Amino acid sequence: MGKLVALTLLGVGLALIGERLLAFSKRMNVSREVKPVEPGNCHIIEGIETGSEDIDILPSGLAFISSGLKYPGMPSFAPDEPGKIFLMDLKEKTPKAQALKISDGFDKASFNPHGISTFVDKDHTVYLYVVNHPHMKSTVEIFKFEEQEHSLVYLKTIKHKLLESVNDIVVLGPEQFYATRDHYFTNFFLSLLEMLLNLDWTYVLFYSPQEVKVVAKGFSSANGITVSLDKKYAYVADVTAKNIHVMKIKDNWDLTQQKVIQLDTLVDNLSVDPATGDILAGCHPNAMKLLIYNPEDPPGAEVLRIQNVLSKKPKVSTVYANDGSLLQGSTVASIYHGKLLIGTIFHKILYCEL
Ligand SMILES: [Ca+2]
Ligand SMILES: [Ca+2]
Repeated sequence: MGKLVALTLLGVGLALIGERLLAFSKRMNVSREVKPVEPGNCHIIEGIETGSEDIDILPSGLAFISSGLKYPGMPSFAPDEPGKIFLMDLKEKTPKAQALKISDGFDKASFNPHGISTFVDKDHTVYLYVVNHPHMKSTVEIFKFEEQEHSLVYLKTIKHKLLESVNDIVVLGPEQFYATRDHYFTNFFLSLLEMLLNLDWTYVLFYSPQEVKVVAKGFSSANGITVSLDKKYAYVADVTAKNIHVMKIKDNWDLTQQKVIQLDTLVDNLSVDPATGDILAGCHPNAMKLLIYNPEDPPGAEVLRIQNVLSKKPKVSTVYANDGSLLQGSTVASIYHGKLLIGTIFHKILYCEL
């Protein structure tokens, strides 16, 4: 009898694991392939080979690019090289990427930049906020940008017990930002289990020197975050739920959900087209190919544009798609006057003139 019970329990256990694995591979879009879409003139920008995870473009056309992310469970083409921030001037006829110098007083050897966000103060000073994972921890670094010196002056590191597994940030004011947490567990194996069980335990955090609080929760894996042009709404990508949450920003910075835009692709970082207010989303059409990286069958790239975000039926269209032969693992797309930059998690960066 004891054996029968043990066997039954084992069978039920295996069936449950099998069901979870099947559900997980469906969420990762295991069998999805993309048809190529190319808008106008596109070419790879030289000098960035090991990632361009996030891109933020100033109104002046200067684009900041975070490069060299090492993320648990993802491949890295330069595991021993510190990350960098690159700059491109999109006003130039043929823009080039150049790494920015970083001032002393900052541990450059362990720099592992992830999501970024720029902030222009009333006196026109430009600040760059960077999610950093030194030794796989999470911090937010604040730099002052010196255009003449082509450098970032290190100002401050922000740490907080709620700032764990941070993916992206969007700056709202001096030392004020929203940050997304992409995993509840910081332990790698527990975070895998979290993905497998699809626990909706991740959140968006509001940070200011006076107050730090969770402002929205219940995400499977909160990833990219940005705000609308009028700063009344926050857009949050839930990567493993394959959707974008449109949330109203309340006076106390809490977020209330307005709608969820469901997609069939794993949504990473978001940006807003300054000319139209549309959302541009860097997406992973088949995330299983990202997790099990095979250069013979690489992960593809996909960029979506969401128009009329606040209307009843936002329009979703494909701006760019590639099967991985040119671009792999697109995490972000940012636009400036018809010039589009598409960044990737561990790969190159693509420049297109629309
Ligand atoms: Ca960002
Ligand atoms: Ca991201």
